[in-house]
Amino acid sequence: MGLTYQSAGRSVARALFNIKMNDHEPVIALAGNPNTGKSTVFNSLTGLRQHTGNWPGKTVLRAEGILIHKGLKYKLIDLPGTYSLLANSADEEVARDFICFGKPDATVVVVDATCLERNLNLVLQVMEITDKVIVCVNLIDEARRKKIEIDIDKLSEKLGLPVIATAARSGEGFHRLVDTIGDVARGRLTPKPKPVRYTREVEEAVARLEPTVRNVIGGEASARWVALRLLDGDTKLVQAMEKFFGAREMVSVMREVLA
Ligand SMILES: Nc1nc2c(ncn2[C@@H]2O[C@H](COP(=O)(O)OP(=O)(O)OP(=O)(O)O)[C@@H](O)[C@H]2O)c(=O)[nH]1
Ligand SMILES: [Mg+2]
Repeated sequence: MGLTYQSAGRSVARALFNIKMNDHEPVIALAGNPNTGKSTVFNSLTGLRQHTGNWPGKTVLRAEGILIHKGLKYKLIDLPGTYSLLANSADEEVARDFICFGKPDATVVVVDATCLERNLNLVLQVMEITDKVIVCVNLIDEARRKKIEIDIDKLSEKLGLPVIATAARSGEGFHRLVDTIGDVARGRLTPKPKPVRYTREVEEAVARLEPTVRNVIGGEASARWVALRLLDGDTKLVQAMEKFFGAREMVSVMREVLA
């Protein structure tokens, strides 16, 4: 075949995840903790234009559908609900692999407004992998009922990301959400996530490792995130990189790190 992931980029990435592209519409991933209303958001955005199947090689259910906004189409992928992207389960692995290797044009992280703190953990992980993140603070009606106030502008400023409050059951906030999805996916709005900073020792180790990682993976994934995962001894990520990038050199980088 001779085609590598790096040479063919997005279309190969999508083929690996079995995503059929009709009009090369932008791909939008929906991520979030379990029970935050992802599927309700997904159903409202795609209506009847959806179908389900399994993720390639996995018994994890996948729903995908089409959002039409201002006459343009977007392919939405409802990822399994996960608390983290550390690939500790098949669900986490699917979500992590798709966000990292599937190259979505935007990733919407649906969070529960009534327990924001716990949910933000996933947002911080997603924004280490990709810049193109939109935070959807869902269940805002429930939060209001519980007298929880959320300063959406402050949250947006702190994260460096667009943040939209929604109530998926009633459709509140959906106009802004779809406008923002369109703007990010089509490059009219560029989120600038504020990176999470770790202790001095970790930051120094990342700074040493990052250039080597960048040499191996090029611009295919965030070198900082991969370096952090390697420092954490994440062998599953190395396997995934071999699968998706054919990056055999990654194994030797990994050995050096673990030595
Ligand atoms: N009040 C209120 N209920 C909501 C809202 N969004 C979703 N729900 C309800 O919350 C429950 C869970 O919603 P789902 O859409 O299934 O959540 P999910 O994130 O897809 O859940 P998993 O796929 O199981 O992780 C359902 O009963 C929804 O009707 C909202 O904004 N407000
Ligand atoms: Mg769901």
